[in-house]
Amino acid sequence: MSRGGLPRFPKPPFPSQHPASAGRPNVFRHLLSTRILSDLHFGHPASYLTRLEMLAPLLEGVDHLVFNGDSVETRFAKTRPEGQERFARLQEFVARYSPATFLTGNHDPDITPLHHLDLAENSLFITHGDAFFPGISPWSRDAVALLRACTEALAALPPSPTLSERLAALRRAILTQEHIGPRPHHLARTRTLHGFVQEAWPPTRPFIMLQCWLTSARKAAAFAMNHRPDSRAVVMGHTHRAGIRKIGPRHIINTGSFLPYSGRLLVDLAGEELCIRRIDRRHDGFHPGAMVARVLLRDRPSR
Ligand SMILES: [Mn+2]
Repeated sequence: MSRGGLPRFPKPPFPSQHPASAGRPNVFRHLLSTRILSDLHFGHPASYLTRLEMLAPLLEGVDHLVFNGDSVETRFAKTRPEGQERFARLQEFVARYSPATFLTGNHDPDITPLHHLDLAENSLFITHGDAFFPGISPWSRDAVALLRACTEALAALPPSPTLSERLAALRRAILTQEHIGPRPHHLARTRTLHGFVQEAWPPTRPFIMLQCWLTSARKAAAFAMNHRPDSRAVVMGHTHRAGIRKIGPRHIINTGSFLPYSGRLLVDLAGEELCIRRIDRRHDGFHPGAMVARVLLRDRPSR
């Protein structure tokens, strides 16, 4: 079952369609709902998600789940086996509720060949978001090496690559750096003062991070304009800063993360409408919380 030490995953069933709509009459298709989550970082020492059961309230009552990257930690060769084992458990747990589509993130670049998803007749573009930044994570201590690997990977592509080819090349670039971690502070809980100082070092790092937070929505909008001109909304994660911005014709929705300090949102798609809700953390797990926005993916026909 394994190829080069990595498990082989079956082809995703319906990459551009609603998996739950398979075999059902078309008339029901628009009534089905998809819920998008991201950045669980299951297995990261600082993740609030410590037991899969904590996810249960978020998985109920929808027809299709999308996990938009960084679900687990498989980026580094040293800790990949545990990450793959956690991914298998996550898939098995989620499958009890609904069909799920997992997309890659920069922390789990190898878990599936799917790096993005277009839903609602291409009006909704979903991808982890690291491809919006040159060099994936400009705030990372390995930013220089990552940027070089990404530049080389993109330069080696044939002219006018598809979006899938482009994103796949960036995933391969991340995997060329699989030997660099995890560092000791990755393995400690970053909520301690020591961990926090480690995360914030060198002193330029918080500023680069702040700059990434401030510019990420613009970067997402520019990327979508180039690669998904028909999209009206982009759902991303990656920067661990939850929020919604409208830039030009597009809403840019960042679902944050399950790590501290970031905020967490979920996005529900039903028909041509997005409903964005907070994710509440309670003692027994994570729950859908208050609605923060509704986004229409098509203008209502004027009468
Ligand atoms: Mn992440």
